[in-house]
Amino acid sequence: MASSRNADNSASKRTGPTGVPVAEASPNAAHSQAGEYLTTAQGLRLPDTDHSLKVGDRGPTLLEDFHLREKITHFDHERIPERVVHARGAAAHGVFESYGTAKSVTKAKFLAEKGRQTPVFARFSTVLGSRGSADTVRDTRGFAVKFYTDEGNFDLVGNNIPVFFIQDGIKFPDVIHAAKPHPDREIPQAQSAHDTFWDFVSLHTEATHHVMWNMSDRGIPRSYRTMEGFGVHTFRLVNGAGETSLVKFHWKPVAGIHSLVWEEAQITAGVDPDFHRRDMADGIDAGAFLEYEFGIQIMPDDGTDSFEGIDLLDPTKFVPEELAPVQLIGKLTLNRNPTNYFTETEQVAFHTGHLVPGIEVTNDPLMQARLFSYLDTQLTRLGGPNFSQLPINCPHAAVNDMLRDGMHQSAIHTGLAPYRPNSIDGGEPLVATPEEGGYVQSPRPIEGTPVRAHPASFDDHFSQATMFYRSLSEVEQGHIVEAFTFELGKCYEQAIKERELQVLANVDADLCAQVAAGLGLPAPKGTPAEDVVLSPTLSQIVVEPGPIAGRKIGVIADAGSDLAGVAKLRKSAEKLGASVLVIAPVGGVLGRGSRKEVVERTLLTTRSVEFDALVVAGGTTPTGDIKLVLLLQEAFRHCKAVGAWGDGHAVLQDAGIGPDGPGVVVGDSVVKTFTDDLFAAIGLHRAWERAADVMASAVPPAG
Ligand code: HDD
Repeated sequence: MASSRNADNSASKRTGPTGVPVAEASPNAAHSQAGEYLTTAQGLRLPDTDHSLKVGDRGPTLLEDFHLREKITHFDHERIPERVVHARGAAAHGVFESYGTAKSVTKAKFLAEKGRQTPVFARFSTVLGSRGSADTVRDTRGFAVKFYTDEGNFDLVGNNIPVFFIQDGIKFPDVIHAAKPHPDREIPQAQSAHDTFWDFVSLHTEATHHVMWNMSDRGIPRSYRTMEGFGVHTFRLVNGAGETSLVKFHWKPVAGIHSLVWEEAQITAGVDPDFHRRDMADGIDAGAFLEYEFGIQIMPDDGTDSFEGIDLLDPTKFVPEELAPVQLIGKLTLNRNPTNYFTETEQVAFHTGHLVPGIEVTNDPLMQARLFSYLDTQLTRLGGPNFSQLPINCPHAAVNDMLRDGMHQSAIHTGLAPYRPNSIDGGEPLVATPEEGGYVQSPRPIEGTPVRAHPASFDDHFSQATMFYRSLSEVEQGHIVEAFTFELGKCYEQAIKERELQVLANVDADLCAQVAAGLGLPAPKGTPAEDVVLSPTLSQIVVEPGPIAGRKIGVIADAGSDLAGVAKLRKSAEKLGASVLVIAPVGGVLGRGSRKEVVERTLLTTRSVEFDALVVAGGTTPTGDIKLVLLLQEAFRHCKAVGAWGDGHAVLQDAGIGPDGPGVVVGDSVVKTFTDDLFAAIGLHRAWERAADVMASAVPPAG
């Protein structure tokens, strides 16, 4: 028999005690938490794990205490190096179902076959922060998906922003060193608002486009559920007839694209640093699964690697959807939380080189460097070359490689000949032709002399940044102005601020003038592109209410409130996948019997940022409590839906919120018109009409 690991497909379907698939060829694979009794790692039952073995109960500890030494030694080595970037993350299992609509462009079976379901594991992350940093910081978000296809694992290691800071992967250490905390004091954590980041990007103008996205609402997503995802690079797809096309990959969230506002993001980082991971885990537990449609923009592979004047190998550029519409080819549903953070979320290893037949890379120099980096980084992080044997990384396709030994080898290989050609193992394993699923790169003529250079088509650093800014609504542009003013305002070096203003002058004169005014500096003159064609699809602001699954509604109540109304509101909200949490002055239970409501938050344990909307129940007594006033005013200031039924509106009034106005929903009782209006207001995400009156402005008042 051929030497093999996990040789048959059913192997991966065997599960260990925690439900995690166990590699077939490892009959002794580590079983955690099996058996009734506490044991050592060798399976020896233990009578006591609280006292070390001592000479008398007041004497010194004996070296012979093998249990003490094993316990402490293992503990001492519990941590592995965190990811050098994207250290902070959360993940979920799910399923990808193909629409079959990509069949004409790719032979990848998981995409080509209609209705085919493929298990996936998706990990979302921030880029800059350490593993324990806050979720809601301003940053790019990672959006990495591992598809366990029958043809091998395919990893799409993308971001929530379609462009990147650098055009060549050789500069990745530079941009990351500049963005990470300063090397002397290791501050600030998980943020770009500091001198070294702005020093780098102001000197390195190809970063301008990505910086614009980071400073926009995209840098502070509301949740993973409401985040777009992008493969960023151009990929080459190959169909069954060997024809190729160039594509960009997109994830379109079914829940719409929504963000936090900056003040909310900052407060949340303190009040609930786990906001995004909690939101995802709670949503999945409540059956409100995260859903994204998978899409591709298709461009002809005509040998130019460009489309409508856009160099498709330049990762600082994207293709506007108006030029190449996103065609939907499947749906991802994240429906199961990991069982164990470390073994799944921490140990998952993505790699841009995990490809399947029908999907290939292009010459994008950023992509080319990534193809080296992702494999390399695992050697340090996961302690050697056998990380693909970890259950979360283990392909569901049959694996029959000739890779042997190495640290943490857990496969028990059979056969004598891990080499080819051989006669001893009957010449096996066999190599596969393309018809048998062998991965063969499609023909791609390459010639030239080795140079360290980039093409002239990479020189335009500003026009798409200008297009992005000008395509947004006034409210969104205002957020960008505020973000630049905040970030540059946190820099100490005057020269850096001035240099970045010069960059902005080349993006948009008005943007530059407003940021300069906020910084109290003169606005330099630049030469922004005047003839950009706008891309209205870039704006996130919706005019029609979207789904509210996964959203949280806080209901302010007390012992005298209309608890039947609360129950009714909860029932209607849950039908749409949203949840209702009761906030009361003190903890415990309100009411009794069938009219009982458990208090989930008190004015001490909550803050408005936890909720997408706040509603005051009828019958609630206005107390004038400053914490309650703050709760409501904050939600109002963040343009969230607020409301009340019955005489609950008096509590709103106490907080200075009148019954009229956008996003304020009042009614006599919890009837359908009331809940419909409330859910529609939440579905619009924010009452932006309020923004001009209630949000901080970066621009000082005239005069
Ligand atoms: Fe990267 C992790 C996304 C450029 C080197 N990257 C990492 C993760 C995501 C991305 C989502 C976290 C995966 C996970 O959840 O485990 N990276 C991107 C995108 C890029 C990009 C969208 C540009 C389009 N990355 C990039 C370059 C390099 C790297 C140019 C190096 C030349 N990235 C890494 C890495 C990481 C990583 C050092 C750290 C942990 C890991 O790989 O497994 O290899």
